[in-house]
Amino acid sequence: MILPIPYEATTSWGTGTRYGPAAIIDASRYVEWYDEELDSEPCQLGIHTLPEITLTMQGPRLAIAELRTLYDDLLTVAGDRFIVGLGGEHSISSAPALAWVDRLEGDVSILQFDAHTDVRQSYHGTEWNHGCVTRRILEHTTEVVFVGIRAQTNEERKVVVDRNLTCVYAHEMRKSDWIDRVLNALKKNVYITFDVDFFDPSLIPATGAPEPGGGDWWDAMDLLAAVFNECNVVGADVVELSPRNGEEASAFTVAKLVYKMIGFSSQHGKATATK
Ligand SMILES: [Mn+2]
Repeated sequence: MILPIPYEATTSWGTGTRYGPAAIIDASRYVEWYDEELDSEPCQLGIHTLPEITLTMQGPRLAIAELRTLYDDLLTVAGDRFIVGLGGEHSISSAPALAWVDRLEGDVSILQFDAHTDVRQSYHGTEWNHGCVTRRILEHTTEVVFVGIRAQTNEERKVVVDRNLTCVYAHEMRKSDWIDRVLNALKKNVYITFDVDFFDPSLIPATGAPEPGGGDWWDAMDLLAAVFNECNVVGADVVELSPRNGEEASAFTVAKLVYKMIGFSSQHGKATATK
């Protein structure tokens, strides 16, 4: 199931993530059905796209609370369907991630693909800024694993070290053991939050906070294949695409990324929530 969440209220530099879900869905029409790595057409299982969610603009705290209620309701009717949320800005991710933390009583890791750790206590006057999303998650669980990080503050680095979090920096992805480091840090159940600025801006320029030196397509595919193979991926979100007119490769790349996730999920079983 695809859950479009075109929420944008706190983006700091490049704006336009509110147009992300529509651009991804539009681009998805041009993704080939057949996946040569899986030797199947994952879409034959059926991919249901839900209507866009309109969250309140009366502040991000209320909006995220609203999304949490909605996501909890969705989980009660979704059964074992794999849900991919499409942002929108990254602040939306705490709602689904923490829904899974509560549902699985903490027995789930949050795997964050990102250039940034997003563990600021507060940013631009709110604790619900997209740059604080993972700090809000850390208030409820320490099972967070980062990959692709290459831009953080001293304060953020301290949070990572003090809480003993596994963080694979982008420069460390050039070493051979980086995928094993991620896998070793994950619990069996995994929720994936994928900020598209994980990728190098040469691959996806259309994002609000591009950082050089990011992961390439095959880095993401290799890690995703390994995680879906070894773990039980319960859900995912893909955020921070900020589409630009005339530059269609970014939206298409994200659409294909989502389709690959759906394909991996279809091959390796679905979420098995315990209650
Ligand atoms: Mn980011």
